[in-house]
Amino acid sequence: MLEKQWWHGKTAYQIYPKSFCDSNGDGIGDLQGIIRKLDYLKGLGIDIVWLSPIYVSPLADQGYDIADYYNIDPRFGTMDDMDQLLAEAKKRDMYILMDLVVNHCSDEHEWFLKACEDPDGRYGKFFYIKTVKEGDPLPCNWRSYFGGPVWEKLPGHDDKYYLHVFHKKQPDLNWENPELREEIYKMINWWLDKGLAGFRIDAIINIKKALPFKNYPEDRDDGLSSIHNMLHEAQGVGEFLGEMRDRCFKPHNAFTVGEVFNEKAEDLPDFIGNDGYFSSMFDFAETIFGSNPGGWHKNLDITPDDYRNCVFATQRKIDDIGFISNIIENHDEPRGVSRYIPEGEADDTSKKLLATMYFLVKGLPWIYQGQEIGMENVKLTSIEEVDDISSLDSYKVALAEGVSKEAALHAVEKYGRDNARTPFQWNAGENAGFTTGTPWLKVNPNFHRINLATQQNDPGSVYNYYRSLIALRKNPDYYDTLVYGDFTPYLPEMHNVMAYLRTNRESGQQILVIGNYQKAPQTLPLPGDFSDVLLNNLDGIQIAGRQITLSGYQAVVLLKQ
Ligand code: TEU
Ligand code: CA
Repeated sequence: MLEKQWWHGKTAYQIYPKSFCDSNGDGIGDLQGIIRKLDYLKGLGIDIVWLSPIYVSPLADQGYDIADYYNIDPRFGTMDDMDQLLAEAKKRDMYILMDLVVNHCSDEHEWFLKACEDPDGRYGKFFYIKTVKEGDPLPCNWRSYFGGPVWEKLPGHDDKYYLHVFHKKQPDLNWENPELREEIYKMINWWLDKGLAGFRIDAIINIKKALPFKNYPEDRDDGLSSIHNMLHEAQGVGEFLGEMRDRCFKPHNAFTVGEVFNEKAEDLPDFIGNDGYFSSMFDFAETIFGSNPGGWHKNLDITPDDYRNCVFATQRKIDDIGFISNIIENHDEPRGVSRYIPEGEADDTSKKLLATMYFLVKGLPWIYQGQEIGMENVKLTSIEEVDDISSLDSYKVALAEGVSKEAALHAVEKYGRDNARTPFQWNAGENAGFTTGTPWLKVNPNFHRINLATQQNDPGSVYNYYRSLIALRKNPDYYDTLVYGDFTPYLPEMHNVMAYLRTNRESGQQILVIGNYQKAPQTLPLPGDFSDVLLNNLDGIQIAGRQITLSGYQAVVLLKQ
């Protein structure tokens, strides 16, 4: 039985600091910019805030390559700014999470620099460093998430290579080494002692490799094999995760949310159960749907029925094991309204339908910066406009397969990470109010149409609809049903319908969330007398007895009498 936690009824928000708000005109978002916007977030109804990395970094992977875990990168501000943010958040009953990136560090971290000086010394053992004689094959044929082999020559050594499952500037930390783990736990505890509420935990399933290193079947003609083939065989990550929980998270009662791909279903109770390694983990079922190991250009589109089936499958899989974290987007993904609404049909109504559908299922709802105003993917005219290393690799892979430049660029438009990293669109002024300088990444030209200022005082805006959704889920009259109620799919086979019931077993209260996930209206049967409308993304509703007629992309939340 799921034990109730303080955070279950909260709403969480992800900030990508570099693109959120620039306070000093250098074109880069920063901590003082975030502090300025805390009241905005509080007004939206946000309680928990995850900051993507702001530690010292060369930004080879936009901060997910950390060169000093104990200091803030000057581009984002100072440790005083961080302390001020923690204090200001506390005043507002808000909780700050940082990003814990410990599968790897930066090749500019002092540990790695010392490893290069002495590969066989203490710090050499913090990494996976192998001697490879001239002409011998690399220790394994795994492909990096960002393309190419996972082995790179150790700087200064012709016969030594180091492992990096991500970018070559992100050397993997060797979690098999207890001395390394001790350094990580010390750092985590240092941050938790400072008053952090917890962490989002980056790419954490990668810390346990299937060893000894071996090749897996080649799945592209580059002679390499997807890293997922190795992860599928890796055993025992729980040993490290349990140790980290017991040494760090549990003693601080920290809130933690794992970025876990490739988890095994039987491990879910260990991951997010009452005494799990993490408080929660993200649902990525919708995110990975249709993805093809051959590259983005081969990905399958996700239809409304596919989306519904993914959400429902996760609800069924998680059931009462733990509290899943629900998203429609993040800093690694395209904008949800551009992905989960059929091409050309994303408008305020359909954006609100999508918001309703993901927000009221069981679990912790997360909003990614800009999602609350309906920010969309950005159109590209050339690959030169793209910053994201994952996109640049995908483009290269597509071209190498003979895909046209247009088609390769279109795949980057659809799946590229820059879609979520263009500056927050605060208003229709210069640079959408993000900066008085030159933004580090181009503002989406649609900011004249989509920006907070035009929505804040419009009761019919996407922004105010999100405020209503958040308020509904926190409403004491419905809290127990929407936060803890049973989840039951409704009309799960009906084309372009997404509907489910939330039932409070104790009180018997029942809430129906039902959406017509297409342009054409649909008349649907109701599972009882649901005539009390708690939320409606359109004006007006047509209920006749046990029948409801929903207009195009209409979503309603109904209370059973
Ligand atoms: O992402 C982990 C991860 O699984 C990535 O491979 C993700 O699927 C990919 O970026 C999608 O193109 C985390 C962070 O969220 C991501 O921003 C970092 O690039 C990555 O780890 C390395 O730290
Ligand atoms: Ca700045």
